[in-house]
Amino acid sequence: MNTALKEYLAALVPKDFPDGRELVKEGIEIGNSFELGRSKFLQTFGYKNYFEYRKDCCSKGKMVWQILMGLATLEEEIEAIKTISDYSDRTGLDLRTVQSIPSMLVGLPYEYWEDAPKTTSYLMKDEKDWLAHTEAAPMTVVWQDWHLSSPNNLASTIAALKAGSPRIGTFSQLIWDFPGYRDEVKRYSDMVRSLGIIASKREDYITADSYPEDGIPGYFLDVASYVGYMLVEHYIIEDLCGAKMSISYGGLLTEIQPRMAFAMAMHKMLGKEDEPIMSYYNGGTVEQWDHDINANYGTGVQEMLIEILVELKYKMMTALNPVSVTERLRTPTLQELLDITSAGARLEEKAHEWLPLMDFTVLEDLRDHLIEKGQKFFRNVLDSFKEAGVDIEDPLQMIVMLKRINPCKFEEFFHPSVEETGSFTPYCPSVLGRQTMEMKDEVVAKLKAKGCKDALKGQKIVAVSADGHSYGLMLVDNVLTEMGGTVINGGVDMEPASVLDLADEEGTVFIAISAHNGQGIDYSKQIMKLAEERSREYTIFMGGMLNALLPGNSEPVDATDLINKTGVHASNDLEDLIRAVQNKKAV
Ligand code: B12
Repeated sequence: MNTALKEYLAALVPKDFPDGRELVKEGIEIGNSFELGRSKFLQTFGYKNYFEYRKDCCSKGKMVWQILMGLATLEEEIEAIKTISDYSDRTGLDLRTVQSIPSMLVGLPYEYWEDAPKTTSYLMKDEKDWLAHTEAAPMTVVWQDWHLSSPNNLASTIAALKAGSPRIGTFSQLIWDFPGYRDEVKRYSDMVRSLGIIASKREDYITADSYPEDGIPGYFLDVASYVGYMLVEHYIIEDLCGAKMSISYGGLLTEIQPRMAFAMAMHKMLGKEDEPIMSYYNGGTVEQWDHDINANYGTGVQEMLIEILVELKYKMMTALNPVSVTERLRTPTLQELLDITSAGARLEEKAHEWLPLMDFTVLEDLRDHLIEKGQKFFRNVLDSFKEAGVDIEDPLQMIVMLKRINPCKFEEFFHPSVEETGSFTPYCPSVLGRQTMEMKDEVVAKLKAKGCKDALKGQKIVAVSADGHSYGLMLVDNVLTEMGGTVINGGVDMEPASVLDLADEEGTVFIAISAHNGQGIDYSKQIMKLAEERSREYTIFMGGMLNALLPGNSEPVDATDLINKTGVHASNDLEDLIRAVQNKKAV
């Protein structure tokens, strides 16, 4: 490990935190003090636990289907659970699992709700709200989002288990901040206690679930790094906390070979016959059209076919969770979810006819390649942490380290190619990583053709992302660097004041902001106001998804003109940015 990395990591090591090993013990005690809920599903169908149901489906060559749903109110969510159950009874399709996604506010202690921004899905406060789901109909209900790693994780983990959730997630979401909440010690100490609770329910097959794309691996360019990172989480959950882990994924890893090889790698390394590691595949969200949406049945169904075939072959007990064809447009309706899921369940009836035609050698080779490189990545992380002074046997220290490392840099720090070749080279590029690099090559070629090569020589530009989306920022950083600029990449989730601080520290007035969450107008107003207070003439650019939910509209609309009115230059065209910097320079 080089000295700079060692110093960087050493500076992140948590001080004055409780001993994580003791917290696990506390969690186990809490877990032993209450019983798991027995859902109406288990009572009606007579299974001992949800794992028995999965095992039963697997032995019959049947898929487990899951519907992911977060409607506007608790009442609507409960009604929808009943409707899915009735639909299953009527059609004979076995759609018996729902993953409910409440509002992000459920992840915050109640006293923080008032000041936090409102979101589109429903709220839950008391344990009876969780119970209402699993008592509504003979359906299994699972909670992942905003539970295990949120500030409110202890209360929500207990409530979900008492209601009968067979797994609790989402471990990887530990990197997201929650509005207004700053108590790192309490949040992550409770997270370790919650893992202790889950460990106490090991015999009942309760798992701590992680969804890599919703966390640090969402910033990776290489699927091998996904594998390595998941080994780190597995080490924390299983080896340090004694809890069972499960893995779900699929929104971003949409290219079929790496998509399937990733699950197969996890299964081969971490799965056992009676302890499957995989929980579900989420449908891909990257390649869907936002126009002529019914064409998306094509991409959705081919994904489900290979998932079913791989399942029939390797028996990993991975559920299928398709996404609606309207995913790129808005939150789906219940009918849209039923449409795509029943398309998949009908496809299942024909899949066994395809199985004899399949040769899985290509997938198995890729799986083994990912395992080899992923294991090196994992060892690099542990060795480097240890060398930097982290107590790698303390789960709390490990979790806080993951939270504190810059997610945009994580991959390059530990990727085996760096020691093999001296520079970072992905072995199996992730879809978004590859698409972003291809996009970058295209933009660079166009700009060079227009005479922009070296146009930014001698110029320093601060580039940041206003939210958690990082690929737009990566593209901007790479393009401006290739045009001769010195880019200071401030990373993701940067608040306006911190962006200006960084520009001041770096002695530049040029700032490029990538924004995707529809917050462009408010963000621009805030940064311009702060800039005025500092009496400096910054030149600020913004690109990304420049829309906003404006009064009188039920969907976000283009906000480019309104952002421009604040004084921020809103455009996705990097040539505009380069020309504007050149013109400023000339003034
Ligand atoms: C990948 C992704 C994620 C990943 C992000 C991983 C990561 N490390 O970035 C994950 C899964 C974590 C994620 C989470 C969320 N996401 Co998201 N995500 C996407 C997705 C699929 C791709 C975005 C992307 O990276 N594209 C690749 C890059 C290279 O292209 P680009 O960003 O369009 O950039 C181009 C231009 O815009 C320009 N550009 C970009 N920045 C800048 C800056 C300047 C100065 C300039 C000049 C140009 C420029 O350069 C590029 C080339 O032209 C989009 C949907 C889509 N297909 O676009 C949704 C999307 C952006 N996400 C969305 C949402 C709502 C979210 C969440 C709030 C969802 C949730 N409920 O959890 C969270 C928020 C997370 C957070 N903390 O901010 C919405 C935004 C809705 C809107 N504004 O109307 C989208 C559009 C999906 C949708 N249809 O609903 N997401």
